[in-house]
Amino acid sequence: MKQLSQQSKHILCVPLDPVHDVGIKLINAELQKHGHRTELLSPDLPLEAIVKKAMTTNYDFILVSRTLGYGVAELLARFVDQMDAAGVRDHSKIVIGGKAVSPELAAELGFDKGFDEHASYDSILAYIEGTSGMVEDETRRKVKKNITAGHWYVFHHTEIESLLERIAEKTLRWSDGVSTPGIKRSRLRQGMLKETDKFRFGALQKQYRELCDTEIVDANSEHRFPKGVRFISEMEQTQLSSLLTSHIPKHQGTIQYDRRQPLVFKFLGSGCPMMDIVHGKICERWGIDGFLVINPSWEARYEGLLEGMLTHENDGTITSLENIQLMKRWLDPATLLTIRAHRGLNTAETTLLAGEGGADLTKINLVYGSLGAGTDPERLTADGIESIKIAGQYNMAFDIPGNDELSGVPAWKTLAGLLINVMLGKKLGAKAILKPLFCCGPHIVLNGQMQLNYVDYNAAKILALKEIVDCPVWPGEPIAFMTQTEDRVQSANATSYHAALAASLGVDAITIASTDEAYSRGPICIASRIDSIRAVTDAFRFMGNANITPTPAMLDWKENLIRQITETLRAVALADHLPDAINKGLLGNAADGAYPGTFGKGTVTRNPLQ
Ligand code: B12
Repeated sequence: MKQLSQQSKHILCVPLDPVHDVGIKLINAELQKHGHRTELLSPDLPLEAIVKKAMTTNYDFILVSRTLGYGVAELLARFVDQMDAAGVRDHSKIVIGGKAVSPELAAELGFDKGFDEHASYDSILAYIEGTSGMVEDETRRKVKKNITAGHWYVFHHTEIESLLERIAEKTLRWSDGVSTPGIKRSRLRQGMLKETDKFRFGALQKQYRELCDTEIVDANSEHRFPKGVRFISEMEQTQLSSLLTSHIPKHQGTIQYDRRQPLVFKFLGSGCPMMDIVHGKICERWGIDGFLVINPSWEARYEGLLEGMLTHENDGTITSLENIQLMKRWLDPATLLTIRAHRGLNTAETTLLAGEGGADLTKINLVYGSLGAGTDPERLTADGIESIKIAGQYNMAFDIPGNDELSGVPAWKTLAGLLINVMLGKKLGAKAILKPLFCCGPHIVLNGQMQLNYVDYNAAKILALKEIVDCPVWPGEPIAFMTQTEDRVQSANATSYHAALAASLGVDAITIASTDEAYSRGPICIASRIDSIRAVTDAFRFMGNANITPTPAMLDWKENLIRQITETLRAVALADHLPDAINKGLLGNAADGAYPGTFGKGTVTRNPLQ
């Protein structure tokens, strides 16, 4: 035990509960270890007996613990009243903690301080010793993480590197001097955002609208919106503001137990940015690190983007500048926000708006956007290259989802596609993040790679990528895709096992589904979001710094994947450029279930001077 010092406090520890006293006993022991003088009462004492004891001495603190939740508010309110009436509070601070308590409840009931069941000993000690501010700053205030930090984008596999160099160079040469309505609009938008002169702005806006589909022009100029879209009213904004300012959680939880465990992301995209924000705030309270905003599928098919603070009564939140700014304004500054850009005819402009709106990341995959998301490969390659450049200008990293695998594309072709994007990012000045799927996808089901377990093949994908290049890895999207059922418990479990595997493989981030996400027939409910966050938090606690060890079969899968990725890239390197390779089916063909998209076909133009 430490010597009692000037700073040593005199503390009464009270289990205000019929039986539960383990928590307060542990705190008592911890306080003694740090040199404080404590007295511990037994459980199940009447309030009057506790108050009487509290009056006997000028304790610095009276620490009260409550575990049972039944009738807790009434009981604690009576306790505070009696302590007040007895004058105990003139000399002692009354602090409450335990399973049944939250800091918010403690504040409401008039305690000097409240801690919940996740309170760390450090934060309790810091409060007692008066260093609270420092510890709260360190432990409670989340710091924004940089997923790409510590990665140098160095290729370890020399043949793959030189194949990617060839593919990227051919593709960039092809893209030199090409333009599309999407690229033009993005540049006009850039001008409009900077323009302060009304007339010059009007001229740019006119040119912008000439490049848009009539549905977008009608919506932006006459407010005749696509079905289910409307402005968010002033009253709704005021109500959101008062809800969030009166109920903002006092602190956030943490999902990771061990420092090396990955950041955890969730999707937002209910259609209504206000609902997204409320869900986002609740998820932040449970420790979520970031969100990916999913836009309406129709946004990809129109030329031009809607403007304004808009809600959409269907799946997908409109990624207008105003909506991005609204989300950014309310989410915690440490929460990472990713805006999906790669799906259609507005890729470049969406990336620009993401950057302007303060998003941290964007999402671009030239291959998946062309094969699984319906955009013409030439159009998406041209727009995607512009997008990657814009991402670089705004210092936004871009994540590359490998969702082509969900259509039936073999993992190695999907991974080859991801690597092409990494090299393009390297050449164009934006940092890429690899997103292999943790899924039991159609090709895997047909070919039995996961017949024996779900561990080996998922591990093989991650380790193959890590052996090829030093680039951040963020499995998703979400992890456990196609292993989840509509049973919420099963879904949470499946997510947590995959999260544990991801942590064990040392990845940088993961995206998790909500337990109703894979099979929901409507909007995601908040309880389901919490289900999977809690499941992952627990999996991380369970794993700590331990690892899941794959079987020796993993090594064979990994070697096979590296060989198959190399073969795929050799074939792609022989094509004229990336769109040519995609059109030839080299990164996924009709037999795999992948078809080059058609939106925007024929819209790529070449500058006649080139
Ligand atoms: C152990 C236990 C018991 C033991 C208690 C032994 C003992 N001497 O404490 C026994 C078996 C006796 C018991 C009995 C009962 N229990 Co019991 N019990 C538990 C159990 C399994 C663990 C609680 C625990 O000790 N956790 C470990 C400690 C370290 O955690 P903690 O208390 O949260 O403390 C930490 C923090 O909260 C914080 N903290 C705690 N206090 C304070 C105070 C301050 C000031 C600060 C700053 C921080 C702080 O710091 C601690 C360290 O991190 C929980 C279930 C669970 N898994 O949590 C149920 C649980 C608490 N029990 C429960 C119930 C209902 C009961 C019974 C009423 C059941 C019954 N009908 O018989 C009985 C009580 C009967 C009675 N006479 O009234 C419920 C409570 C449900 C609710 N919503 O209220 C739980 C949640 C189980 C459940 N899911 O149903 N229980």
